[in-house]
This record gives sequence, structure tokens and C-alpha cells, in this order.
Amino acid sequence: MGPAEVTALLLVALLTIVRASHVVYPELQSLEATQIDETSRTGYHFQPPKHWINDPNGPMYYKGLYHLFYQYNPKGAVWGNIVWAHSVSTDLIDWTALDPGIYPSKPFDINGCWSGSATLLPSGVPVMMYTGIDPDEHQVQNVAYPKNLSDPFLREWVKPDYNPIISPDGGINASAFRDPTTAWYGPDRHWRLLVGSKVGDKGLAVLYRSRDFKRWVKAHHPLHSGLTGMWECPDFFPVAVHGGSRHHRRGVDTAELRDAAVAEEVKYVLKVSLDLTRYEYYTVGSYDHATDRYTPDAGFPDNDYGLRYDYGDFYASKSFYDPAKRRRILWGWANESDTVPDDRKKGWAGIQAIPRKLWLSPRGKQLIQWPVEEIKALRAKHVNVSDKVVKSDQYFEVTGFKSVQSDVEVAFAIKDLSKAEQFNPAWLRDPQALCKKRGARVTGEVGPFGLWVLAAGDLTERTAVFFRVFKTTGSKHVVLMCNDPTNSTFESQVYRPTFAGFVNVDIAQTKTIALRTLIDHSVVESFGAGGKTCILTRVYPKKAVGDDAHLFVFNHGEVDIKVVKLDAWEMKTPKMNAPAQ
Ligand code: DQQ
Repeated sequence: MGPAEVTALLLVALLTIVRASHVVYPELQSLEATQIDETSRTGYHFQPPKHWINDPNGPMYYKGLYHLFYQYNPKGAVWGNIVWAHSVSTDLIDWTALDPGIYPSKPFDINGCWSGSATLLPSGVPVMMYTGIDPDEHQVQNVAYPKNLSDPFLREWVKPDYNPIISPDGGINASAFRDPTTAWYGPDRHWRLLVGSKVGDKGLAVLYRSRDFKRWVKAHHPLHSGLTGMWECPDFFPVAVHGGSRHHRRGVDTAELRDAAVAEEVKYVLKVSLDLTRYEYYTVGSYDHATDRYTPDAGFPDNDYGLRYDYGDFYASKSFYDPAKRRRILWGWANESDTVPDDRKKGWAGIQAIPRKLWLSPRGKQLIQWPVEEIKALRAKHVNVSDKVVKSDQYFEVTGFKSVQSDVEVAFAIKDLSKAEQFNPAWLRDPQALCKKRGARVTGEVGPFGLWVLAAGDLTERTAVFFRVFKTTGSKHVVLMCNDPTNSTFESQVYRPTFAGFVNVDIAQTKTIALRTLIDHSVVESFGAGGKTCILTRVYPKKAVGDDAHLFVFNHGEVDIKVVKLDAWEMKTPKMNAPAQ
């Protein structure tokens, strides 16, 4: 490296600052992308034609259309100049891009329009609550209303002059005060909402109440807090309890809580996004409307080791209730794992994960997520394999279709669990560390077995999605699900940690385990055991691209496994954010 390059690098380092949780490159943030590199661009995951995206904002269903807003830089492929870009869809598959819905225009948001949520008022009027950055760089909460309610596209939004509706008063840290939730209505006829914040090391879900949606008063205590640093993008919503009168997979609208009978039959989910570690965790618990206290159920660790929606690259997520199909849908942002210069070269950065239906498991021990049923409409050419034994250290290729943009469902059977390796209870806290130690190339007894996706024909590049089974005390087992991208690309600068989570299944009883993986050029989005454990990762193969991307099944354990059934489909490319005519 010559002195000029060293100076340039130093300059970039000096100019690199962190604003809220995002790294800011002042010299890059307004550099328009002139060319788009399509090599690793996704086909059916949500993304605009170019530039940077991050958090999903204000998702909702209105007059027959799904609306998705998202944090977007209209001027470049790195974070900055943030507006609420806006897209609509009738089916969550084909998307039409509209002009940005909310963008800096008033003193209360002149330095940025950050994340927020939609609330549907009882009158049917949707209202957006979002964080604005004011001239003093303070984070304040604002509302915006549609200009024309009869326009199902909700193209224009009006910000009343009485904004901000919530300012960082009363001991609130003005640079750590953001991402208002959907509001809910209590039996005392007051609206409530949460705003993410922190005091010292303590993350807070600060609670506000309002009678008229205009004047908001801070409650004496936050709804909840935890020693996990700044809480971004809190989400708080009800889920139906199995055994109640309604089907447990059905979603519950916060608006339904006005009905006391419904309110008695639900549990609540509180999810927070941890700015310090850039992952999210959730708890399920009870919420007492009268005292505004939320108490997580026993069995939900309320700390860094809490359950996660996704154990991979999935952040700043937000759910909404879909009245059209009576379900709760979760959107989450997946960042790039390649470098900032790569993003500049690509001309784009960031995607949204496939929207997931989300519900509480029958025993109330965790949430389950599954890609929305609509994406099945994209399935095209189909291949399948059944009853195929994969012996120790063997693998085979799934041929006859193009896997670079595909949907793969497989069920593995394990005949002999007696040889499973002994589990060390110290591993329980950190599946990711365990998977780092026992990556896909480390042989085992029961596992590693699973898929090599986006693999080169000669296997010099491959991303492994796999399971390992351990035995613990008595006849119990622990199942680990991993995503190992360490061999995914020749490009050494790509961030590629192994990601992992445990899967809550009684494998001695089921003897089988299912995996569904959505492959989309640079996305590997996996759902273990019917959606109990999810891992999304971003990879950028150099060789395993286009028709040169292959799919294999492998078994690197001592014990044979069997592919009971594998179904794989090529996926069509939907209409992805073409501008409205
Ligand atoms: N992204 C937004 C913030 C939020 C963060 C800014 C999370 O509102 O806290 O783009 O990714």
C-alpha cells in the first residue's frame, strides 16, 4: 500500500462516525450509484432497485393493500439522508414502489425520519408515529396522517404542526430515544405506546399514555427494562394462547384487546433490538393493563441469552396484524455482510427478510415463524428425492433444477441416537460459540448433517446449514442448528461468523428433523423444525453464482442419516419495486 492509499484509508477512518446505531460515512452517503452490480442481488427478497435500506417501518394493511415503509437513503449505498421509502403490494410478493411517504421537511424531523410504526385508529384512520431528528440532533416522536383517506396507496402524509408529540423531557437521554411502537388502547380509555431508550447500561421500553393521541404523558415507570444497553425498535403485541377459543395460529390485533374476553385469552410478546450486539431477543409474558406492568413468563431468559426470532442477520424487526388473513406478520432487515466498498460497487445494500407469519407454540414455550404462504406462488420447476440414506462422510447433489433462487424443504431421519456426543451444559448459553467450535467441517457422531447451498460444483465454495445432536442427562438430547458460511466465498473481507441456535424438539421421540431453506443469490434464510429456530445469513460466492450454484446434502457424522423427503423448487422473480405508472 502506497502513502496515498494509507492517507485515504486514514481519512475514511477519521470520517467514519456512528450515528445512533449506524455507521456514517459522510463522504460516501450522497454518492449516487451510477451502476448496479446484479451478481449477488436477490430475486424474491424485498429490495429497491438501488441504494441503502435498513429497518422496516409502519407495515400495515389498508383498503386491500399491504404497505411497507422502510428506512432508505435515496442518495447512496451507505446509511444516511434517511427517509421513509414506501411500497405497496396486494400479495406480499409483487411490490410497487411509490414516492417516499415521510421525509425531512419540518424542524421536528429536518435531520432525519427514523423508525416507527402504524396504528389504525377506531375510525379506520391510519396514523404513523416515527422518530424525527430535530435541528439540535435530538430524537423526538412525531405523528403523520394520510392526506387523502380514499387513496388506498396513501401516497401523501401530513405532519401536523403540533409535532413533536413526545419530546425527550424528564430525564430522557435525547440521543437515545427512538422507534415508537404501534399504540394500543386500554380499558381506562387511554392510548399507550413504547419508545426505546436507555439509562446508563439499562435498556428501556419507556411507556407513554394519551387520551387523544396528541398529548402524551410519560408513565412513572417503563413497561420493562434490562441491563442490555440501548433498546431499539421495541415491539409489543398480543398472541393467542393455545386452548383459548380461537385457533392458536391466528393473529390478534391490539385493537381487539378492548374486548375483555379477548384480553384474557392472550399472552404478550416484548421484543427488543440490542444496539450493542445488533441482535434481538424476545420474551413472552403477561401484561397487567391496570398497573401497566409486563412480566415475562418463567422459562424466557430476559437477557442477552434470551430467545431470538432469528439467530443470524436479522434486525430492527417489526410485526403487524393482517386483518385480511387474521395473522401476525413479521418483517426484519438483513444487512449486507460484505464491505462498504463492495456496497458502493454494487450500488445497493440491505434487504428485507421474507415476511413471516408468527404465532405462539401450542405449549407457549416459544414463537414459531414460517414464510407467508403467498411465496408458494413463486414456486416453479420442482425436483424431489425420497428415502435416500446418506452414510457417514457422504454427500450427494440435488440435480435437475437451478438452486440459486430456490425454496428447499427437507426432512432428515436419524435412526441411531445412542452414539450422540455428550453435551456440556456450559454450552447452553452460547450456541453460536459452540457452532464456531464445531463448524460444518468438524466431524461428529450424530451430525453435522444438512445442506450445502450456493456451492461451487467442486465444493470450493459452500454455505452449510446443518444440525448436530448431542445427548444430555437421562435420555434427553440437545439439537443444535447452525449456519456455517466460513467457506461461502473466496473474498476474505466478508463478515462470516457461524450463526447458531438450539432447536426445541424431542428428537428421541420425533426421530426426524425438518429444514426449509430459502436461497436467493446472497441470502440463505433457514427455518428449522417447522419454524422453531430461524437463521438468516448473507453470503457472496464468487464461483457459485447463477447456473454455477449447486445444492448438496451432506453427512459429516459417524451415524447414517436418511433424507426421508426433499422437495426443491426454482423460484420465479416477482415484480420487485418497479415504480408506479
Ligand atoms: N435504525 C433507525 C433508528 C433505529 C435503528 C435509523 C435501528 O430509528 O434505532 O435508521 O437499526
